[in-house]
Amino acid sequence: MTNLKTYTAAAAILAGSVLSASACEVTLRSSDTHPDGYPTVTAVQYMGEELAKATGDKLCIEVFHSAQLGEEKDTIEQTQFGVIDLNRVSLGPFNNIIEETKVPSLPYIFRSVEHMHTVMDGPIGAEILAAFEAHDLVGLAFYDGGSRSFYNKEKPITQMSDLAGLKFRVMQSDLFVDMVSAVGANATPMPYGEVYSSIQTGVIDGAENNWPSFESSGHYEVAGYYTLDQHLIVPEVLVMSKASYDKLSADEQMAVRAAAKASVPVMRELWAEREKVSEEKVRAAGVEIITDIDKTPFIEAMVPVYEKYVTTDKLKDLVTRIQATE
Ligand code: GTR
Repeated sequence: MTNLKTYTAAAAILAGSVLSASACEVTLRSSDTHPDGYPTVTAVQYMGEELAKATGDKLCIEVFHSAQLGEEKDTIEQTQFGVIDLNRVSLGPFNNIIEETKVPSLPYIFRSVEHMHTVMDGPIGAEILAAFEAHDLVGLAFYDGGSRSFYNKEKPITQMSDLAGLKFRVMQSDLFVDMVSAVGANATPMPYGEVYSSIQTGVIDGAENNWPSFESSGHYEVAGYYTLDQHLIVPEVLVMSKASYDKLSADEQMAVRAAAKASVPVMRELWAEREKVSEEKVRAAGVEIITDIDKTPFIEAMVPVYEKYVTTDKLKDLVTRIQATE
């Protein structure tokens, strides 16, 4: 059952937004966990401008940033129900719902961000986006999420064995729980918004994320060691509620898809800039950054994770094709 409290909070905020709606006939409500100014938020706002232009101000987008509508797992359910129209989320929270999303969420599946772009911009990415339809969602576009690495408050991690016994928060995905166990640490799945205080109070020792999230969430203030093992290059995704999408005319649906697509290069540019700015800020704050780490044991440790999650012919085929993509 959907968390009733979150559902009601979202509904109340959304009702308020309808009263203050702009001149647009339809204002699509979009959710994002990140603060205003974060690349994903700005990219969806840009998409909204493009959409308004293309539809003569008939369709607009309002981005509810900073998790105003709730944490990702809950907002995904609300998007499936049509309470929220658009949602920008990581692929991680979809892993337990849409099996195809597990493949680009596998640790070390992509050799680089460029490799991830080539795969997700091509037929494999299109196939994964299409998989959302069976779950009351329309997959519109993939965004960048850089690479995710471990940070903690206890000690510098210079080799995989240093992770033993530490407790890390992961996104709410079984795959990530097993990923953390595979490197010898303990995983606690929890919503993003609870991580800061959980590190502060010692419920967990750390978490894992990319530069911009590590910085914008303030986690670097409570976790002073960041080890660039880069275990995940997991893309982010922009989805639309199928219920909201089906209310639009064919032309409007095309305009939504085109505007989402147009926001991708904008997002990538903003992302590249933000990665640098966030890294500088974190370094300036005195966080110890460990860059010299041998990734081989990490990659080898993931073999059982692949065995556990890549079980069907469809998923095996996707993995093989991704690995074969130059
Ligand atoms: C961020 C991502 C968010 C959210 C968050 C998390 O990098 O952009 O969508 O998934 O990580 O760890 O929960």
